[in-house]
Amino acid sequence: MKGTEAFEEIIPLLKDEPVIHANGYICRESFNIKDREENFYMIGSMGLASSIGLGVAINRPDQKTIIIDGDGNVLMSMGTLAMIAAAAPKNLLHVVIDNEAYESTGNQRSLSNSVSLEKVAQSAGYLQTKKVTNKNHIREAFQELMGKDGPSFLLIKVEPSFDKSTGRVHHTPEEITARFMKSLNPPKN
Ligand SMILES: Cc1ncc(C[n+]2csc(CCOP(=O)(O)OP(=O)(O)O)c2C)c(N)n1
Repeated sequence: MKGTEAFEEIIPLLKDEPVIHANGYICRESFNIKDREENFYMIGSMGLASSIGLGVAINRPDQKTIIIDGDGNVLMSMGTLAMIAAAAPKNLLHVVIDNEAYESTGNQRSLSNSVSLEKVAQSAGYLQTKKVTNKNHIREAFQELMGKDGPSFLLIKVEPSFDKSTGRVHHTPEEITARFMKSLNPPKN
């Protein structure tokens, strides 16, 4: 399955949940399929989407928070898996689009072909973990995890096949932050 196909399965399932995206193609794909005010796009700082997602989940326990991460990003911040497991927010779903590569910077191989990230998450203490390799199984796995207490981890194995012509996020970091925060704290009537 191509990475784009994984996004095409997940994005129509979103309602108004905050979604924190890792940098690189993860941001770009999601932005180009459907830009949302509830999307936080991490521009530049690799490895930090998961920390931001943890902070959002802790502060909005009434609502599911979703992180969409890359394997390179997870490997860079593996300690955050332990932090999420220890903090144990029930409302957190951590999705990883695993292409076994640092595709955004030229397809250098990552270690996730020999290190099973879903097993690392499970050992760290995530309550639910799932691995999907067929795009026809994404919807069911995602909905199942959305309906359960987390923290949950959904690993989706894809080919390194993002389209280089996929445009970049064209909001500035300030704009992304302002509208994301507004979507988290809508004005009271
Ligand atoms: C601290 C830091 N190191 C390196 C980079 C350069 N960089 C940007 S995206 C990326 C690859 C991310 O890999 P992954 O999470 O697997 O996502 P993919 O690009 O494969 O979709 C790298 C190395 C960066 N932005 N920040």
